[in-house]
Parts: sequence; C-alpha cells; structure tokens
Amino acid sequence: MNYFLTEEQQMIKELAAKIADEKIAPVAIQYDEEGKFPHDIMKILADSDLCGVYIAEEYGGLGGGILEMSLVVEELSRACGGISLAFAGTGLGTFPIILFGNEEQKKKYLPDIASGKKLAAFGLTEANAGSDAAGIQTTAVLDGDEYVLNGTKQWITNGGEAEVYTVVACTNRSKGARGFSAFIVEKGTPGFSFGKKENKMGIRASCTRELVFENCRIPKENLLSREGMGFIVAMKTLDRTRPGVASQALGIAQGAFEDAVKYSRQRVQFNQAISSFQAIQHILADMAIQIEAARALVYQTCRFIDSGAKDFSKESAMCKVFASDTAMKVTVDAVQVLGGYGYMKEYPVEKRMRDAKITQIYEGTNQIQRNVIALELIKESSKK
Ligand code: COS
Repeated sequence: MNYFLTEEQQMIKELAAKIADEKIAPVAIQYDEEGKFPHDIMKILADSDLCGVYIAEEYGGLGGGILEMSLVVEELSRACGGISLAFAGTGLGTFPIILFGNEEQKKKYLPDIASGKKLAAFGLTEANAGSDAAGIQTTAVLDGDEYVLNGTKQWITNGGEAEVYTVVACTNRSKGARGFSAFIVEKGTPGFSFGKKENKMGIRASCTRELVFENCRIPKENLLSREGMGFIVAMKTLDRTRPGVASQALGIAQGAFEDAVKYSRQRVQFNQAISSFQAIQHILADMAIQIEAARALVYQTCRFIDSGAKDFSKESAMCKVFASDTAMKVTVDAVQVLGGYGYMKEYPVEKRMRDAKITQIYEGTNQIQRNVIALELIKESSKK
C-alpha cells in the first residue's frame, strides 16, 4: 500500500528499517534472553539523528511529529519490540515537556534528548493506581523554593536507565483529578532511587523499575505547566503516545507475519512447501489484511494529530486497541504456522508473541481505551 509518505518520512522509515535489519534483528533473541538494555542500539539511533525525530528543530530535533516517531517505532519493533521501547519510552517521558514545558525547561532538557545523550521516562502508574490514574498517592509539597516528593511509581519503562523523568504527584488531595501536578525529576537527585529490575514475560530488553521518592527535593522551577494540571498533562501526553504503542504493535505483527511467510515457503510437508496449502494461505491472508488495516488506521491517526487537531482521544485509543489486538492475533497465528518450531526459542515468533501482549495492557488497557472511545461517542452524539 502506498501511504504517500513525504520524502523525509520515507528516509526516516528506511533508515530505521536498516538499523532494525542490520543491528537489531541479529541480537534480538540474545537481548531478550539476557534482559540486556540496548544502550548500544540507542547510540546507533543517536548517531543517525533519529532520537529527536519528534522534537522541534530549535531544540535540536528533526522537527517531525507523531507520524515520524511512529514510523521509527514501527520499524524498530519489526526487529524487536523490547529494544524499540528504549526509544518509544523516551518519547512518552518527553512529550509532557514538549507539550507543557516552558521555554527554559525545553531548552534545558530537549536538546540532550534529541541528541540521544539522555533518555527519558514517564512516571504515572503506582501499585494501586493503574487504570484508575486518579488514584495516585505520591505527594509533592511546596517547601520554600522546592517541592518535596514522597511516594513510589511502579512499572516505569526506562526506569533507572533514563536521566530525565516526568512524574505526576498529588499537590492537593481535596481537588481530585484537579489536585495533581507534573514535575521533571533528574536522575541523581538526592531522595530519588530505583527499585529492582522487573522480570517480565516479554519486551525483556526494555528496563522496568520502580521510582522511589523519599523526601526528594526538586526546584520549584521543575513544575510543568502549573499546579493542578498534572492529570491533564498525563491524559494529553497519552493521547499523543498511544499511537506509538499502536506502532510498536504494528511492527511486532509485521515481523511475525514476515517470519510466517518465509517459514511457510521453506517448510516442506507431504512433499510440498506448506505455503501451497490453503489452510496456511488463509492464515497468512488474514494476517496481511489485519496488519494493513491497522497500519492505515495508525498512520491516519498520526496525520490527524499532526495536522493540529484539538481532540483525538477517541482516534488515538482506537488505533491503540486495533493494532495491539492485531499484534496479539497475528503473533499467535505466526506461532501456529511455524508449529513446533514456533514454540521453540531459536525462532523469534514465540518472543514476538510475548512482546505483543504488553501492547494490549500498557498506556491504558484496551478495556480503558474502549471506555474512552465509548464516552467520546456518547459525548459527540449528545451534541447533535
Ligand atoms: N484530555 C484532556 N483532558 C482530559 C482527558 C484528555 N484525554 N481525559 C480526561 N480529561 C480531564 C477531564 O475532562 C476531567 O476534567 P475536569 O476535572 O475539568 O472535569 C479530568 O481530566 C478527569 O477526567 P475523568 O473524570 O474522565 O477521569 P477518570 O478518573 O474517570 O479517568 C480515565 C479517566 C480512565 C480515562 C483515565 O484514568 C485513564 O486514562 N486511565 C488509564 C491510565 C493509563 O493509561 N495508565 C497507563 C500509565 S502510562 S504506561
């Protein structure tokens, strides 16, 4: 399908694809087994100027938008859904600064992220605040010229590896969702430490840790936007980054599809390649249909967001649901096409299946996405 990418978008996609094929695919299984964080791959992305594709040129980026970011995530995820997350998780941690940072904050943090010198992470989730994001307990209390943070964030992508953290904490409990505020916290700040590295089913090359704040004092200049805006910062960030999760899912599905087609042409049973059997052909055809439909929805959503649209929570949630459900179905079917070999660790499809699962869960479960979509539909209908 021709998606009429601009020359620059095509170049970005091809560059990411080359890195994926030459540098990531050969090490993906090893990184998964060892749970190794891909600092070396991030260095390659940095040297190729890809770390800042979604950051404005004035802050050292390439000046692209959500589509450019998603093209990179898709291509990297085609090789490894875990390694790609060092890049995508940094996007999640950076968007609060892009969207709500003042000039000083942008100048201070964005150039180092754009150059790949620093990674970022986003701290919202807590042990008792997952889908119910408004249930967070971490507090930030203004004391003189500093905020004092206390609490623990859970399952934070790039936790411990990133240098820049955007963190949501409660500044006024009585105000509910309007009582949260978002802050930038730097690694190395006294009182800010990390929990152990989580042992995960998939995306094992990505690093997931707790962020622990114990009387952690940060300058009040690190407040993003103003007090009370933390929930909005989080929601507006997620509206922009959920297409990135969709792109990760899309890339994982594409990789599994390519594995399945290749294997079906090589594997001989009953004296013929199994690709000649209609039972296999129909599975491959269904995979291709779902992947192309997901790609069309993801790219169009990205373009809609990049066009300057005001409200796109529904579309963003739709592409995240559709692409992640597609990734789950396609990767399970890819394992089926490879049969016993698909179940073995020397082939990458079982890893792709494990990697796919998280895309239905993080940045808001697919059940939460369906809630968001339904509430928007009802809201739109009531206006007619
Ligand atoms: N953009 C702007 N504002 C938004 C918004 C959005 N996408 N979504 C909600 N808001 C605003 C609402 O308008 C409301 O504002 P007012 O206080 O002025 O009325 C406020 O935020 C609270 O919204 P709401 O009442 O809908 O909040 P809920 O507590 O019901 O939660 C959901 C809404 C479930 C959608 C939210 O908690 C959510 O997205 N949960 C999933 C969190 C998630 O993705 N976690 C993963 C963490 S990152 S890996």
